[in-house]
Amino acid sequence: MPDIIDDITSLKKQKNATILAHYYQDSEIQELADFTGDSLKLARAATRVDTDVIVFCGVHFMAETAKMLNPEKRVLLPDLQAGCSLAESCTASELARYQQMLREKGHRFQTVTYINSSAAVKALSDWVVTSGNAEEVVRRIPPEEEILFVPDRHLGGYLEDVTGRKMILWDGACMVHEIFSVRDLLDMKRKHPQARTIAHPECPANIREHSDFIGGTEGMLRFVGGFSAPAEFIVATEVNMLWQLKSRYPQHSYHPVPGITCACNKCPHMARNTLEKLRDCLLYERPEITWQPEFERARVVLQRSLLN
Ligand code: CIZ
Repeated sequence: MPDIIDDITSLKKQKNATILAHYYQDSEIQELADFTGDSLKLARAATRVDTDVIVFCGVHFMAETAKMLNPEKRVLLPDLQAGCSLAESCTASELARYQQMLREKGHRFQTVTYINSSAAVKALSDWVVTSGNAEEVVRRIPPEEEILFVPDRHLGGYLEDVTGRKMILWDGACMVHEIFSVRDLLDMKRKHPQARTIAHPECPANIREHSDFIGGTEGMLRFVGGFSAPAEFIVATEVNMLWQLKSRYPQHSYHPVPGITCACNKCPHMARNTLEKLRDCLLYERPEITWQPEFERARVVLQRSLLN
């Protein structure tokens, strides 16, 4: 293990690269990264990087976002197959057909798209949001306009709850957040009666309704950071987030909510990035995210939504 870490550290210098890692990456990758964050924080960090190369340890749509915001940089992703069940649930051709159908029926709407989507879908959108800024963007849309929210029906449902705004919801879901076991969560709450439950808004309503705090990963860090005395937290999000929570706030204890069929809920796409693939991608400078025609329009939407 130490050899590969030394290799990555020296290749990073040699190739003038910055490593960005999402909180859902394995701990050894987060430990090595120059910046860790959610997709909003990483997208913003990517625009301030002064190296020629960005290695994005996350999933494909995140690396694409970094490239769109930094066309002049080389953006590498350790495994090009690191996808996202949400992004796959809404293709650009399906979305274009649905928007057309709504327009023909006389709907006047804006399309608000969760960042977990392809560049081609972002290019068909009015706004791109993350779990960190979705509520603010939805609140800014004039009430006379309808909102088509894609692709996460659970995040959409959560936004309807907090803003009181009814939206047209796409029928997508995150394979990690959708399968938390409510029965296990209730058992854990009985076993740890003092613990506060924190859940990601990608979780279904039956998990959210038993939670004390609902927020994206940055929101969770802020919430937990507000407790100085040792406390207990039951956490319903991708299990690698617990490493980030423990390293920032080691005085607390954390219990991951199991999935319906697994003891802890890990994103199989994020897990495709390994230390070996990170080393090889620095060494061979590939796989690389290359500029695609749809990036042009998606970039305008991203800049308007995330950087202002
Ligand atoms: O916005 C992100 O990075 C995702 C997908 C989840 C979160 O809350 O960090």
